[in-house]
Amino acid sequence: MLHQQYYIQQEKYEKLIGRKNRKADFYNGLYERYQDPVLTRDHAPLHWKYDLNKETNPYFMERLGINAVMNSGAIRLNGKFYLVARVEGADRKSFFAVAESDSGVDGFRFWDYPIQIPDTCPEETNVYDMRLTQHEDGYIYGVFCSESKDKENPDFSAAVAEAGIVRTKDLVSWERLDNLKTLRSPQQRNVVLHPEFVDGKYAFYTRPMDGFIETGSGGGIGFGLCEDICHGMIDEETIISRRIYHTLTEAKNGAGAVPIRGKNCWIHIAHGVRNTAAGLRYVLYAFAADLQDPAKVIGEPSGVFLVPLGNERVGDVSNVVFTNGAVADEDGTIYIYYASCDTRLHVAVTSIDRMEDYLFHTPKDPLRSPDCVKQRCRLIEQNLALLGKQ
Ligand code: M1P
Repeated sequence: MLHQQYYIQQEKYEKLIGRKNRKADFYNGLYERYQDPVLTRDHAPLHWKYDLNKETNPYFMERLGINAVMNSGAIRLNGKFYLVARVEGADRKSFFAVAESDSGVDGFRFWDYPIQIPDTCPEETNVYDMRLTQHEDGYIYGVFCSESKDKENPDFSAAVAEAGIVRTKDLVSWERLDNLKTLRSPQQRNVVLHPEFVDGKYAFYTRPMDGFIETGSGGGIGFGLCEDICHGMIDEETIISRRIYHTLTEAKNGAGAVPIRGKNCWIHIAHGVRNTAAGLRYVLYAFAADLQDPAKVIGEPSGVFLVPLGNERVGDVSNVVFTNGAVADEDGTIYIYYASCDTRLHVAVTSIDRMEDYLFHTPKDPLRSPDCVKQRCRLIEQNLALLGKQ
């Protein structure tokens, strides 16, 4: 028999799912932010958390709580928006679940069951951050972090990160392929599959790392080709977006959303990390790559693309924004799904035209304070002349 509390909580849940999302009072000319997150832990259906039976759960207590819903792969399919979210249980283990919406900015509802990806790696303890690539070979690929305990390392929390790969045609049945191997990098996280073949091969954006948290000698976002995606192996990784001293990528960076094919470039939205007295600060940045040669970066605007603001700054892992999913509509509208503080998921909306204007017309980072101030003074001078003040 259903517990009475179920009806009360379910009504609240339906109200949350049915809530209309409005544009926030924020302006930068580049994208619109929205007032409400698109997914939170409260979006997890009640039947994932509670035993609904009054006999076995007289206090209507959460039996399997959900801690957070965050970093989500995104895809546009059959006229709908689908997110494959990273859902973190109260037990700290993450899993993947599909949420769908008609509008892309609100109404995201989880399917009844989370995804049960084939359990082919007995060592794997945790999985997270799936990037969804609609590949020209006809499959939808999910590339995610597969994390295992590092048994060689006496440090109790030492772990190994690899790139797991699954594929599907309908987001319902998933086939698991071998984890990607990279000849020269012991660990990998933030691996993204490019949507098109490059020289007839599968192309991946990688993030070479020496350790689990620290990238060490890993110089930034890599690019590598592989012949056989079922047994993926990358021999050579070329660094295409570097870590640079005294910039937002100083500590590390990583590919984010699957690149979007624009009119003049591949549009990348990635994350950069620097270390501060308050811990690591994660922000988003963007760069453009050549349509013919995706390993060639042709636009590198200075500075951050998106930072956590207001309530977005606080959460489980504060001062973090992270994206692993963005989709472009046929009319060129881009929906960027970004999580704040490893806690909840938001959307920002822009367009291919606006992104390309940003990528090609925002000045580059001159990398030194005296040059940055000169750069700003040139802008001020032009503007004051236009305002008739000079
Ligand atoms: O906690 C912030 C992010 O940390 C990791 O990103 P990176 O590999 O660049 O350090 C990921 O675990 C990500 O899930 C998380 O949001």
